[in-house]
Amino acid sequence: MVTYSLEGKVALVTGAAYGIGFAMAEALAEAGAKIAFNCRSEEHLQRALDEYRAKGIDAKGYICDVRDEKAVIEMIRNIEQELGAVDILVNNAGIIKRIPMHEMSVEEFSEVVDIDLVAPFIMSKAVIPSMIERGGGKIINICSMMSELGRETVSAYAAAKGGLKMLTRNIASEYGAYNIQCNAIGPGYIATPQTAPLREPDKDGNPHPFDSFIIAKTPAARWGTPEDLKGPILFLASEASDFVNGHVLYVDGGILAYIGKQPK
Ligand code: NAP
Ligand code: GCO
Repeated sequence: MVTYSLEGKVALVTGAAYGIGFAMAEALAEAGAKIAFNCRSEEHLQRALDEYRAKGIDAKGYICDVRDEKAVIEMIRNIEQELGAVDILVNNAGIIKRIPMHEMSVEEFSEVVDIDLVAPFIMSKAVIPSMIERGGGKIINICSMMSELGRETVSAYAAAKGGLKMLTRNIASEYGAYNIQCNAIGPGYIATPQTAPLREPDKDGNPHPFDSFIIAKTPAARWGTPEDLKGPILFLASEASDFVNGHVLYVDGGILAYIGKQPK
């Protein structure tokens, strides 16, 4: 029988202090995994540890900027000492900057690419040797609809998430023979702090135009929630997906399948 149990596994979810990462870490913990997570802010870390504890999850949290390879290697070493070697890596930490490309500085573009694309390379490189030694592992990258589509003001983010889709496929190609499966989740529009500026009504309570736009573009006619990602991450982290490799699983309510509501 296919099992979704993660008993005895160690899962590291980057950027899981809140938002999508927190919900995915919760799902992995509910399946029995031991949870490690990281973020940059001590305040976010402490608040997250309290929230995990309130849910009965004994998560281990680390302050680590995923762009800093030395700090990443030290964090992985600490996780190995405290919990054991990483069996499941979820490259979730990410940022977005919404700036018209011709107004974006090189530094702003590079910051997004460093966190959203270079860091998943750094994180994956840090855990793959141990996964090879131990007979396999799971790497799940968190892509985006912007791995497939562009839109105004998100050039750096789309370039990074498009690259992350191909990094996913390349890790799958290079390490599949070691029983390492590398896949991705491509969330649609999810209600988290990252998308709050696109959803909040104006001071008179009128809906944000982008909110109305997304509702019309989504067959499910709603924003996703972090909880919508719990089943997909459990599938890709468990043995149920042992023959799935290099795949991007879009969890978008159908946006990518839909041309958009026809005019009345
Ligand atoms: P979020 O609410 O902004 O949370 C981002 C998390 O990443 C926070 O815990 C943040 O903590 C951490 N983080 C950011 N930069 C970091 C760094 N350099 N090092 C370590 N941690 C870092 O974002 P979200 O909406 O949950 O999104 C999570 C992932 O899903 C991102 O990769 C995002 O691109 C992707 N995604 C989101 C949506 C959506 O609609 N929300 C859709 C598709 C894909 P600190 O600030 O404390 O570091
Ligand atoms: C935006 C949004 C999107 C979502 C997500 C969609 O500004 O268009 O932030 O990029 O975050 O990535 O899949």
